[in-house]
Amino acid sequence: MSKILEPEIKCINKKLEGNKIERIDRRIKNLKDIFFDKGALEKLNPETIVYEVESYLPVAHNTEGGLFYGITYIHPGVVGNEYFMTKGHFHKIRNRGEFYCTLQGEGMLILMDESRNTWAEKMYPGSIHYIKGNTAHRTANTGNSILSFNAFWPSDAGHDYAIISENGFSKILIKKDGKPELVSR
Ligand code: PAN
Ligand code: ZN
Repeated sequence: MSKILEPEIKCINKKLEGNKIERIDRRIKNLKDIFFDKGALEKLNPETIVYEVESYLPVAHNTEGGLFYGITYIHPGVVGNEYFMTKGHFHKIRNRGEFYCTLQGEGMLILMDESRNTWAEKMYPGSIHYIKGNTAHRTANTGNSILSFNAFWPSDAGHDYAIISENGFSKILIKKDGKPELVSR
């Protein structure tokens, strides 16, 4: 007899539900290397949540051929004139790509190749972004409400945060006259 199963997770009202979801948050105190204006950073409550990630990892890390899924929620805010954003990373296996699909809010996907050329794509509900392999990626919330997006990436991709935490991206996204601008550091 064939079985009909319930899915292990569901996305209800743009939030993940299910037993196998991993949840992490990243607070100001976890992001000291990331933001440019260290003076402004010191003035913020270190416990302020900048972003949260809910992930569904149906196979073990580093499994070749599997897929991972997650939703990232970036809160609105700035550190000095830099928008709240994710740490950003290259994939450990450099040639692994990823899809991002925006659910709500507005923001920017900041991309940098291995020669440190940096560019950005606008994110808004319904926008779909293919992140090629060998490309560092970071997202910033440029609006006044939560920015959230779906992400789908290979389970063997891994995350390499070290290069970004040491050298950053070659450009930063700042709020200038109320609008986002990508500027050289
Ligand atoms: C995303 C990111 C997520 C958080 O799921 O991991 O947006 O950003 P950081 O990992 O840079 O803190 C993804 O790109 N996975 O590969
Ligand atoms: Zn990634």
